[in-house]
Amino acid sequence: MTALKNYDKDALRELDSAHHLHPFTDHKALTGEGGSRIITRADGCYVWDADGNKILDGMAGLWCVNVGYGREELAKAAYDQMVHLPYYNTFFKTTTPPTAELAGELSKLLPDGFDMIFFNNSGSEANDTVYRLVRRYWALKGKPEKSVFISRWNGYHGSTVVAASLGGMAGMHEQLGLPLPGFEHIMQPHWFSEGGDMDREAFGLKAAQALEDKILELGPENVAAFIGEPVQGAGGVVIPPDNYWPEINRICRKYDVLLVCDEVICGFGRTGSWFGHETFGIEPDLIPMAKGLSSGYLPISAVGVGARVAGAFRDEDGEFAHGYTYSGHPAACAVALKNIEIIRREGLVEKVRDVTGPHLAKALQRLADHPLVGEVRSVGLLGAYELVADKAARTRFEPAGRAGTICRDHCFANNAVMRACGDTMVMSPPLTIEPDEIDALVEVARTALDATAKELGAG
Ligand code: PXG
Repeated sequence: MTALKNYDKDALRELDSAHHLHPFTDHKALTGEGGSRIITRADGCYVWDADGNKILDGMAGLWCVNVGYGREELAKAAYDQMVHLPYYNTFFKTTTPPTAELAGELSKLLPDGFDMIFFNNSGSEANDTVYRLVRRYWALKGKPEKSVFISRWNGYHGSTVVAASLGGMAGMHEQLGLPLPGFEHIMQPHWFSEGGDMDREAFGLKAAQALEDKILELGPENVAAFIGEPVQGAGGVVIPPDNYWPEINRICRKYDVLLVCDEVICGFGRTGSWFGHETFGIEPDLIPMAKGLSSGYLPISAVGVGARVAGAFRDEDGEFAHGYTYSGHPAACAVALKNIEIIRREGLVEKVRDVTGPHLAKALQRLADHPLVGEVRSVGLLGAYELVADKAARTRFEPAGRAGTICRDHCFANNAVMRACGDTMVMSPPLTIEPDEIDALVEVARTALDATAKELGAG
């Protein structure tokens, strides 16, 4: 219980530097900067660090603490479940009460036909499960050659080897010799970066057409599935033109390609609907979800399996050779159930749709005239602004990513967490954030933009 007692922050920093290999971290730089920032407690939309700073968390942790911090109800749900039944597995025809209840609850939240749920522990694992479900589905249908997955450059689907292959993050691919064979990538629907002189709708059609072109290049008989996030999160809150997803639906149906909607970030209210597929009119066959499912209080993820795929598994003789020790973990399921109850009871989805989402959109507009800002965009409580050297020409600063890092650090220095995805600044606060806290977040964004302009000698 180190975090709850008096501790020596310098000693902790030394321990961390010496023994903790961090995810996605440049360790040489970290050591040079004197070690990690230690977060010790949190409440509502704020976290506190070991130096006593109170920081507005504009990222809800890592896009996940949808109901905000400090929810005793969630702690109690975990405690009660752990005292009663801390663990039992869900292999070999067994289940636990919260596991069965959560499966039922999720199938009620998902579109008609999504009657089956597979549980995992992270978004990456959920997408590994998606891969196995899809491959098995086509094998059961007698079409095992339908095996290739198509996804987008700059999409993010996790960090296991399969999930990173599905993702389109060049840096991850380079380090690992990925993607594995059988993973193909197409352009992303990112108008600001790739739209050139086209209007948004024409660009939306072009980006969707890339899927049809790729399917025809590979041969529809070889293509198993297309996977995409409704809004690319880690890629920089890329909000596609309105006509993009309906066109993707059409193309997937035309060529009998399964459509996987990665709701790991967009699920559980983030875009102002329970799920991103509702906001964007996506008609998926499979729905991986994680993060907001438990608001990050315990690790859990799920894959919603639509009627078409579920039917094949229900009719199968023999078993689906896949599962994790902690699939359907009772404590994680109990927390997820309580989390869904809170989202519903407090009307958080409606709050994002009607109040805070529109408020964020308006507040971000106040940044649009800043000389460093090329575009602002948002949907629900996902917001972004692009850092540019030249607004009209939409040109970036060199080297790529430096302006973003500088701006992100200035946000931190002003006690707000925002994330830099390259030179795109993004925010994804808890769904409990109030309008005045959104204003405070955007005010820090402006202060940080001014400081960044000064540091870059720009604007
Ligand atoms: N799909 C999507 C859409 C995600 O955003 C995953 C899958 C993988 O989830 P797990 O639980 O395995 O991490 C994610 C995760 C970032 C950042 O810095 C984003 C994620 C994870 C870590 C960092 O933006 N997204």
